[in-house]
Amino acid sequence: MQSALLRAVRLGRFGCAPFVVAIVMGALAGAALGAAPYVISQKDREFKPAEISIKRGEVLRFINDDGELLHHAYLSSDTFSFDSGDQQPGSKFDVTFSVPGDFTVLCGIHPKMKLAVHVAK
Ligand SMILES: [Cu+2]
Repeated sequence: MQSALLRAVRLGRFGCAPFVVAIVMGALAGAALGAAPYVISQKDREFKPAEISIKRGEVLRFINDDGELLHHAYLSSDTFSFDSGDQQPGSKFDVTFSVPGDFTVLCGIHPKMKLAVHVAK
């Protein structure tokens, strides 16, 4: 009886624990995926990628990975605007695009830098 009970407990543990772990890991992965921003590089004075399609509520993360250069991402439109301010080398700036539409992000320091952002509903 005891060994049968022990076996049942063991089976229960071995059968159950990975299942619980899988649920927890799945929840964590889901949360991480939902919050994961799209990374925009500014290396060599270019937004990379130069064009991106996202959904409303998703986040772009602007990283200044361009050596010693300053950047200054901004967007000014009738429906949606943001301004990162001067972005120090190595810094990042997150923007949640809460409004659908087609937008152009510019750099206040490098006029040739352009990023087209398409935000679906
Ligand atoms: Cu710039």
